[in-house]
Order: sequence, then C-alpha cells, then structure tokens
Amino acid sequence: MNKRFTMIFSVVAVAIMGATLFGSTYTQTQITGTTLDVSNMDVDVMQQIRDMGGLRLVMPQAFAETDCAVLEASGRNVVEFNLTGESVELPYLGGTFSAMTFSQQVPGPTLRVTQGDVVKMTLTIPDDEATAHGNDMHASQISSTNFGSVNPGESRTFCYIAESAGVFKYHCSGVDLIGMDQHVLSGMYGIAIVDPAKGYKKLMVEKTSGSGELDRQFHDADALEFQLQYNQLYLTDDGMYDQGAMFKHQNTATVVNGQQFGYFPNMLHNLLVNGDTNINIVKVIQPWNDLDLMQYQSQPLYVETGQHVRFFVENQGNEPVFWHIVGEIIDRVSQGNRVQSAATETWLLGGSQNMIADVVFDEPGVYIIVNHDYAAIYTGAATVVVAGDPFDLNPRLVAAGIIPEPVASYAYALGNPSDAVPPMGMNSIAHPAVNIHGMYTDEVASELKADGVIPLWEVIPTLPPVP
Ligand SMILES: [Cu+2]
Repeated sequence: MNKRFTMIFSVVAVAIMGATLFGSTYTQTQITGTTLDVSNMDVDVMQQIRDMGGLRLVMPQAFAETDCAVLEASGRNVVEFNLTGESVELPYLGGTFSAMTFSQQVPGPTLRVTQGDVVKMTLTIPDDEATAHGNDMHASQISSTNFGSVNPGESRTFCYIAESAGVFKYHCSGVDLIGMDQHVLSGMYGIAIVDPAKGYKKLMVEKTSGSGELDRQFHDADALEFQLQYNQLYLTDDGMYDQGAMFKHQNTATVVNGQQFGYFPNMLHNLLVNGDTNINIVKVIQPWNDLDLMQYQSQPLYVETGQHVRFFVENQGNEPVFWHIVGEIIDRVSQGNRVQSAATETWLLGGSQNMIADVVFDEPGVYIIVNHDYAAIYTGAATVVVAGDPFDLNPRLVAAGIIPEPVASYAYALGNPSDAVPPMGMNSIAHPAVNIHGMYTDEVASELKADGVIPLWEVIPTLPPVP
C-alpha cells in the first residue's frame, strides 16, 4: 500500500467510523470534518449507543479481574473507600442546578493512600436514586467496564493495588458508560492521592545572592497541602445538563472544587481589612460574599511566607487548564512522582490530567491562581492565596482577642477551607484550623461541624469587633 493510498484509506475509515458511531448519513461534507455538528443532528446519539447495548460491547474484555479476598489476605495495607451515588440540587451563580454527586459533595471525597496499598472501593446507590451509577478510578489499572454500573438499592465493591504514585481522577462511568459525560460534568468526580512509597522529595528553589551567585534553598519534603480540581458546568436555563452546549464547548461556568470563584475574600475579610463588609479586598466580582451562604461563602487559602506549599491539581473537565499563579513562579511540577519542570510560569493540563505543584511564596501578599484562559478566569477559575500578613492585621487581631499572639498566616485565625484541604499524608503539615467550605449538602456540612470543623458563618458574629 503506497503512502498516498494509506492516507486516503485512513480518512475514509475515520469518516465511516464517525458515521457509524453517530448514526448519521454519510456525506461528502462529513469527510472534511468541518460541517459535522453533533449537537444539531436529528438523531439521538445516546439512544443509538444505548440500543447497541452501551459502549462495553465494542471495548476489549481483556482486563484483570480483581479478587478482594486475595488482596485483603496479601499482607498489604487495605484502605476502604466508601462512596454513595446521589443526585441533589446544589447552587451555582445563577441559581441551582441538578447535580450528581459522590456522597453529596462536589468533588467527591478525596482518597489518600500510599503506593502499594490495596484500595477497597464500595459504591452504594440509595433506593430512591433516579439512576444507576458507576465508578472508574484512574489509580487502578482495571477498566470501569469490569465494575459496570450499580443500580438503585444496590452496592458493589472492587479492590485494586494502588501501584503508581501521583494524583488520579476517579469519576462516574455512567450507566455502563451511557451518560458518562452528564454524570461527570454534573459533579461525579474526585481524586485519589497516592503518596510515593518513600515519601516526597525535598524541594530545591534556586535563588541568587546579593552578588549574583546561585544560592540554592532546600525545603523539607513536608508541606502544607491543598487540592484544586477544575471542571465546567454546561447548563440549560433551568439548571439541567445541556449536552448540546457540551458538544460545542460552550460552558455555563468554570468551577474549582465545584464552585465558581469559591476562594475569594468574603464578608469577614472585608470587615477585617476595610472595616466594611461591602468593600472588597480584590476589586472584582465576589459572588459568594455573604455569611448567609454558610458553607458556600467564598474563602481564600492562607499560607505562611517561606513555607513549602504543595498543590494537588486535577483537570476534571472538558477544557484545558493553563495553571498559573499571578505573582509567583511554580517552583516544581511533578506527575507520577517524576519531576516534569522547575521554575516554570505556567503548566498545561489537558482533560483528566494532573500535577503536583510545589510552591514557596517568598513575600507577604495576595496571589491569584488562575486557569490562564480568559474565558475560564472570568467564569470562575480564580483562586486567592494570601501569604503571611500582607494587611498588617496581627496587631488588630491580637487587640480584638481573636488570636493571643501574632500569627504567621491568617490560617491560624480563620482556618483554611475544608474542601481545599486533602486528607493528611506522610509528608503533610497539619493546617492550623479548617473551616467548613464547599459544594456540600447541608447534611454533609452538619457532619463536618459535628467532627469539629469550624462553621465560620456561626463563629464570626460572636467574635469581638476588630478596632
Ligand atoms: Cu453517575
């Protein structure tokens, strides 16, 4: 087969496969791929896939079976990870939307294990849930088609060894892969953090001394850790999933850990810094700026200057993430426990791609983590990090009796938002305090409160006024 013929054959093969998958009439215009608009086609793609028996029919079956009994008896550490699949209403900046969740929160609970552990995941679907759900854990090397979907009123468990270190997405796999886009983009996603068996590496940050020579600064592997997960919402006006908008990549909102602009200064910060709840620290939109919003109020991330900070980042969405910190250089980027870059300005994450970003904020100040795609920034992908005491609040906080002595970051006075704080690992520095924040149902927020996580919206009104 000569080269030219091979190319023509490939184009035709792709066109035929496309026409078969989407069930469309095969026409000359579709060969070019320029006029194919799935969202405007008069066939129901999902119905056709459903009629074929779901995508599992066309996927290979050569995947390893898992045997929990064998793995549990293997002597390895076994970590149980229990999830529910539940549809709930949750807020976004325009109303509420029909969310699908793991365990009534978006993102779902974060699993944290050590490389080599056995994960025993159980998915339970309540009786009154409207649809079946599945689970595909990218930390495993087992197809979600083996796990299949779990019907309402049922439970299913599978086990695997977390062989590779890194950050890994998990997500609903729909009903045998049907509707997977709807379930994931409506909220059914989360991450597993698999810590390296021998822990994280020391962080080296290159600086220069006054006379210009290199001055390498080393930071211990232990770090203050955050998780940030990026996604989009594609919604109709009444808050339902809009598949046509998804096919066109026209999202309604960009969310970080489930919220648009979830990590911004709120009423308390405005009061502390400006003496007025209505004056914003950052002169941009502050939609979640009200204590009445309870767990949905915006809440910045607090770190100390000179502190080793580690971000676990996952792109759960359908659009690229150009991860950038306004005012900082990313000191190190790792994927799968391998360093990918150091001293970089921006790191690109495609869909279902992750990184571990190590950063040391040298100077007190306000830094903004963005997806450096302007459409993403303006629709929600902006996260405020406050390092040190840039507003010189320590004397006022001490005078008001909110803290007994000056603190290295406002985390000691206000805590960090619970949804941005992953479970502790072997190289984690404990957060001084954690407050209830996130795309949680009220039921989940109540459970966090019972566990001792701070409900800021209740505590703030009881604090003595800041002079
Ligand atoms: Cu689902």
